[in-house]
Amino acid sequence: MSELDPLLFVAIALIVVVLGGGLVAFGRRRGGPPDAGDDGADDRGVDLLGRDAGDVATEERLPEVPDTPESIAPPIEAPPIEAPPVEEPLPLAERFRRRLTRTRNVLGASVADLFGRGVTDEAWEGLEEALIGADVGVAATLEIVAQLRQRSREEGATSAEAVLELLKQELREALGTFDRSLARAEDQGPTVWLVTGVNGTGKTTTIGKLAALEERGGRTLVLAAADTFRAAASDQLAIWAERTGADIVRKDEGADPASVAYEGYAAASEQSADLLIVDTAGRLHNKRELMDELGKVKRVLEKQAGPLEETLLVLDATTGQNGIAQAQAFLDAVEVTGIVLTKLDGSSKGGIVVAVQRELGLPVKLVGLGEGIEDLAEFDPELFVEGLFSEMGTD
Ligand SMILES: Nc1nc2c(ncn2[C@@H]2O[C@H](COP(=O)(O)OP(=O)(O)O)[C@@H](O)[C@H]2O)c(=O)[nH]1
Ligand SMILES: [Mg+2]
Repeated sequence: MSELDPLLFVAIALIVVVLGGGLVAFGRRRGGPPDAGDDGADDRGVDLLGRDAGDVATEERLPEVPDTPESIAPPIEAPPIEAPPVEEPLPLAERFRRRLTRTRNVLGASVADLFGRGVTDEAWEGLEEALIGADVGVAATLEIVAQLRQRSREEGATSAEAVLELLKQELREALGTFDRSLARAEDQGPTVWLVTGVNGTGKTTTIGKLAALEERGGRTLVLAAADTFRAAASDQLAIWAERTGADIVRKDEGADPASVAYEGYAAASEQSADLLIVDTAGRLHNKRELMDELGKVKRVLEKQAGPLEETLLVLDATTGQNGIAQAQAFLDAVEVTGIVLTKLDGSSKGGIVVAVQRELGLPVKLVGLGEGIEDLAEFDPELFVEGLFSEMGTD
């Protein structure tokens, strides 16, 4: 071995490293997917780091040049996307309590106030006003208070707490015992739930929440976007479908809602899905049109599926008695099987539940307690009444 050998070895090694690096970079540039930033600049010459002349000149701005990311450096591996922490849903009782804050301020506080100074005529009158103010409705209020007066005489209720206990009982009784479960097909075919109601009441959101509940229960679903009035309506449903993993059937804006419903059922049958939920539009400015459209959707579905398991009417609790008046148009158009009362968390006064059931003669099956995916609950009169008064410290 001569003395030059180590030097020669180092020189050869350097050449191999430099040439090798250049070839690797060049190879990566040529071999990259054509749509991943190939800007046709390959013929401008590539330096040993794989950068072309244009890239080098604009090195300061490189991070902002999105179309040649591969030519700058090996792609930086994005950190793995961590799923947001899944919050344990709160127990239903706690959710009723939390969401009904405003409602209970109206009713609970008045009872404590009114009867704090004794069970007097003024207190009863005050209670009537409070119940009417809480949207219980005049007829139901008069009935409830008359019953309550009689019971408190019979049972010798002399304190606000005692009256409150009786009031809770009266309200629970006024809410009645209904079968509030959502009906499902007994035999094979997909269960069909048709969802109706005035625009903005929360139909689409409710369907999204329901879809999430059903998916969690292990059922397969198809959603039909039969609100074809605006493209945004089916976009909104599509977002929920994506979030919940449900399939969606949708058509262009202006398409015949009945044909969307038809195809929805066909898709649900073909896939042997457990459930089809049909979203509809709720324009009210022309009652005739609304009735025709809803009636047709329902007829088409029934022709395929037989009687629908549920036709739900969605009402916005914050619209109070007006909402009940609007509901009538829907009751005339289709045979409704149950009410979904949304926005019970908002500025609504919980008494509307009593009024809705009494005046429409239909059970409130579900309540919306917020805008989130978890904010839908089966209506439970016990929890509801407790939630209304939970600040009173008697439970
Ligand atoms: N606070 C609250 N907002 C709700 C509830 N349900 C729906 N919303 C909101 O009400 C608005 C209208 O809902 P949407 O589902 O589009 O109504 P649709 O026109 O009947 O389909 C949206 O901003 C929803 O987030 C609820 O239970 N509570
Ligand atoms: Mg909608």
